[in-house]
Amino acid sequence: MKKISYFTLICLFAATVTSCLKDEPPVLPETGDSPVKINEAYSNGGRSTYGAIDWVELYNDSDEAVDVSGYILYDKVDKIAKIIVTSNTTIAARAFLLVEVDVTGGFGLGSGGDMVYLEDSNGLLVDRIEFGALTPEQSYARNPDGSDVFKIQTPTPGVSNNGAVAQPSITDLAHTPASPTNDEDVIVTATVTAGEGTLTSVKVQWTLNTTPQTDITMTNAADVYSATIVKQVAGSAIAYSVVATNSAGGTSTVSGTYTVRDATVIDYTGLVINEIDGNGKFIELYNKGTVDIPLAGVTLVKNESATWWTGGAATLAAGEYYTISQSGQTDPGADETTGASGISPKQNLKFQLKDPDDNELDVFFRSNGEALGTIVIPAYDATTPKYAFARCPDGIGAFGLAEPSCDIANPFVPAGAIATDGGTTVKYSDLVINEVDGNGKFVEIHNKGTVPISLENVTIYKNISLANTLWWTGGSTVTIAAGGFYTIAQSGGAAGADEYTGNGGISPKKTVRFDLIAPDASMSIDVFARVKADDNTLDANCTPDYGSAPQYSFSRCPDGTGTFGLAAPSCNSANPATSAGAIETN
Ligand SMILES: [Ca+2]
Ligand SMILES: [Ca+2]
Ligand SMILES: [Ca+2]
Repeated sequence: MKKISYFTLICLFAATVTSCLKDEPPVLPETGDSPVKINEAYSNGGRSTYGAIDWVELYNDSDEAVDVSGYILYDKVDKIAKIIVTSNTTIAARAFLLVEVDVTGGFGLGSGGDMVYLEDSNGLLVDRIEFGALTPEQSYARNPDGSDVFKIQTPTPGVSNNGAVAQPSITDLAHTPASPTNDEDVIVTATVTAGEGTLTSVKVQWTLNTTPQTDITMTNAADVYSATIVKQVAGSAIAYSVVATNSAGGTSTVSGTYTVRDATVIDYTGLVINEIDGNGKFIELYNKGTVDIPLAGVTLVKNESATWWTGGAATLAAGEYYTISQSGQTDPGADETTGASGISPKQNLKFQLKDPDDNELDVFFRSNGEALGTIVIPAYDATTPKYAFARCPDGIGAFGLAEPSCDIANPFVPAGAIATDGGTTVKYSDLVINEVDGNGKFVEIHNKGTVPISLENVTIYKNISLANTLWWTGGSTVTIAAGGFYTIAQSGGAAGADEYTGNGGISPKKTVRFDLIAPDASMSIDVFARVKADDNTLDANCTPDYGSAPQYSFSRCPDGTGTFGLAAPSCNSANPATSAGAIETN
């Protein structure tokens, strides 16, 4: 029988008092009594010679060997991502075990700070550490080994931490304004503490267009240090580092960059997110406008929190593409490789494109209504083809699925909808364009799902073009029943439609395209396109001309799931189960 020690009882009592005094604490496992401790953590795997992968060092703080088979390391209490120590693993007395954590099934440690938990093989928590931002030259370590004294120090993977000199801590690095113009001085700030001894020097080292400049000594108010880099001409590229040294001989460096933009007002309205590829790991910007756009200070913000990319000195010419690969990626043809990581083909994902004054220019939002970062079905890295999310056509279409096209034009027509729901829980992906009739002059929408869907602010565009030709907008009271139809005719169109407000021009003779788009242009729901092979010209005459007998509609056969074919018109009722023929294109 397991003995409950006096120490354990005190811990239980203390935990009870704490939970009475505070708000609901996170649910933690029960506490075990293994002598193994998390001795050191390194969160910048791949960014230095101290580790290609994030790691955690365990230390056996006892005089007996300990079998750690089945011990578990994780960084979130949900334990979805975890490392299980393999069987037959023992740590000798006062010895170390280095465990790489950012491997298959494991978890990464945040370079901006994170937590690590250690459980024994009985599921009892034996240690937990929390650390803040670390540079690639730093680890967070118990020093001396196994003690309760933590230092930020030079990493010592798999060997004793004793004797390593503590480095100064530099956090909250910022420069203000974030995207300076040629009229603005820039203030660099950081929170700096000695780590050990006292701070002997805190300065800014900086380069102007890679030419080293005179160091600037930082002044401080308590732990907050600041220095001013004077204004520079537009287009200047500034790289700066805060370098802090303590009396124990430890030094830390944290770096930032910015590009000076022109104070002249710039028209950013042509700039859009054009394509996001979670497999090729790139984001493509496009200038759909008619004037060139400097990218200095333009940002991409991922999942409403982290700045993923900040534009430098490049200018994006009208009608051109600019592609950013995430860091460490094999360049697929991108213009630069400086974006942060984490473009996912699987997860709820949001990217906002912002001008230097933080105004939103464009947004991509793949969401099933759950939290950002949760898995969305389908995941496009596990399927063939591995789709990108792309505006089809470039710049003006809503986002749909498309073959990746890094730094070149997107397909004219998407291969399918992004089968998610634009940040809402409404399943717009259950809607389809079901029938297009150039003679009866109507477009029929069908709900292939099992719940009614509001069509408020759902839109239909005809022959999508730079003019973004809006054909219809759903009214506030319009709902389509589960399994039902909703038909919009143009004035004078077929009897039996729900409304006669379509904007004209449905042709049985010409190439024609209709896009069904979710509110706020958040996703392309469906596209009907009668186009000529290898010719994306819309409004060109086609042969045959279905304005003469037989006067076919273009219908999905069967409803909702079939491909478009020729069919006898069926306004606001079920389409034939099979089509009368293919839609011929030239
Ligand atoms: Ca160590
Ligand atoms: Ca493209
Ligand atoms: Ca029909």
